[in-house]
Amino acid sequence: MAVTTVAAAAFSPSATAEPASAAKSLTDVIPAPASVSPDARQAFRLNWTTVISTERGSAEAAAIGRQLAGVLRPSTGYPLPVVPAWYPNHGISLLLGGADPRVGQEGYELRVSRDSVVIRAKTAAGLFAGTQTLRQLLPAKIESKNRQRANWTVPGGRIVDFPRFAHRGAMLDVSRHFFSVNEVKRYIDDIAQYKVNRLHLHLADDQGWRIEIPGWPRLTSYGGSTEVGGGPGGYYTKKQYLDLVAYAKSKYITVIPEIDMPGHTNAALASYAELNCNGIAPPLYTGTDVGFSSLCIDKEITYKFIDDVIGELASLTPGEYIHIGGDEAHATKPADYLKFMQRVLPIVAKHGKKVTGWHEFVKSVPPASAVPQYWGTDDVDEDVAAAAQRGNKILMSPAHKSYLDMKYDENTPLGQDWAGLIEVDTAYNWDPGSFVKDVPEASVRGVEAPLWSETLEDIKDIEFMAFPRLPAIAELGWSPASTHDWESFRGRLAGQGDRWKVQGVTFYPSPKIAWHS
Ligand code: TNX
Repeated sequence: MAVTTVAAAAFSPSATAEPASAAKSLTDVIPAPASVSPDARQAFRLNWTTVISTERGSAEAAAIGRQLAGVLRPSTGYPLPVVPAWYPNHGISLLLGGADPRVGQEGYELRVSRDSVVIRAKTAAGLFAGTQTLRQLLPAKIESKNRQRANWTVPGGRIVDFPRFAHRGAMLDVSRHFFSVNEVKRYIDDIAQYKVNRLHLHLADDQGWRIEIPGWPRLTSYGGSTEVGGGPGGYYTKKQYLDLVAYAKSKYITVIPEIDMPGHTNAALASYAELNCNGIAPPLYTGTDVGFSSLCIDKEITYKFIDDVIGELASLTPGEYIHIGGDEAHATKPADYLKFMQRVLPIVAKHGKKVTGWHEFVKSVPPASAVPQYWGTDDVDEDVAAAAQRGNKILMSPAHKSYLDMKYDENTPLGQDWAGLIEVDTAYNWDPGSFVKDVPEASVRGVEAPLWSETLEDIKDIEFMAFPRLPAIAELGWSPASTHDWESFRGRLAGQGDRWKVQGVTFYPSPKIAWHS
């Protein structure tokens, strides 16, 4: 069943403020669940005696239970002990197995009745997704870090939910401006609520190299020492990076590291003279131009360098994919670009990983396991369509729809506008499954919302550009096409605004949305 009602409209027909403690509707969730069957006769109320029971013998289910308790305890003040599930019919239960088979590998089933909330899934990832839905079904105040008075009621009924696409991503550019480990963790918290399961980190560009690579210390000590505008930059040590990967994993998000090449490499070229064809290191770069740098295609040291970099990234990455960039290589001759990719693709394979990259690299005819990320602003791309024809699955990030660094309107203080202005309805109103000619739904791996950081300096800037558009892209990635409905989405989005206020998430108060005051 498709989502049909809009909770905000149901509870505040005059568009006056909905009290943050008002009862919610089972449909008031982003991304829209695949199937929702409300039962108005049932509702569950959290109280002093509520217990969170988790699948016996599963450390992962217990950890998800503790994360859920971590959200629910501060605002309710209830003890909410997390215990092994002996009595699955009382309180909140997080169980592995027994779910509706439609939930697949990442979905969940949630049943709410008078005396219990039961989330069942096949996998821990599915259970985690179910707990994110449960959060949204409680009043916005549940997100408070301080004790609140409210009716902690979960609306009754049943949800069966599962993702449309395997890859629901967000990309963060930590090169143009560097963001601290805590800022990236905060963004992970933000996006995990919307069932995003990939965080693509753009770890190197002309302006900065942000990840330690053994044997190449100047990449970080020098190449990481600045950023756009000339600030101090920074980089992640191996330990910090592994901490980020583990933190993301605890929220069922896989980190995909990107080192962009052969262009977008000034920080590396500045750090090591021998990587330049003329043997002379250029100065560090703190501007915002693109397309002026290239690794030296004909020098063997280039491939030794890439082998070391990819080898290190592979060892830091539990996921299957390494992103090799490949975009805007305007300073590399087309023939050299192909020669370069022919050398690099086997290096990634040698280190046991599959390759993903900006869609330009499909010109090199990578293996069918490679994932081209389409960032064009057109609905026709013959090279990408040909790759889909050959069996490659395409990741959709059309710049004029999904780029979170584009301004919302002419007055947006941050961001760029080369791909157009992107209001939240523009970000929402497109179909990844039929967007590019001759790239059918079956050839689409998923959707990703890139956030380039030329104009962004801190987490507040990140959040202002990501919210409310990131949830729009997340819904396109998760929810079945049959639920796609702007009026429904904008009503549900208003409810999310209440949560961001409580969480302290900065967001753009788009005039397209009737935010609750
Ligand atoms: C294009 S999108 C780029 C980036 C810029 C971005 C700014 C892509 C693959 N390359 O280098 O940061 O525009 O919007």
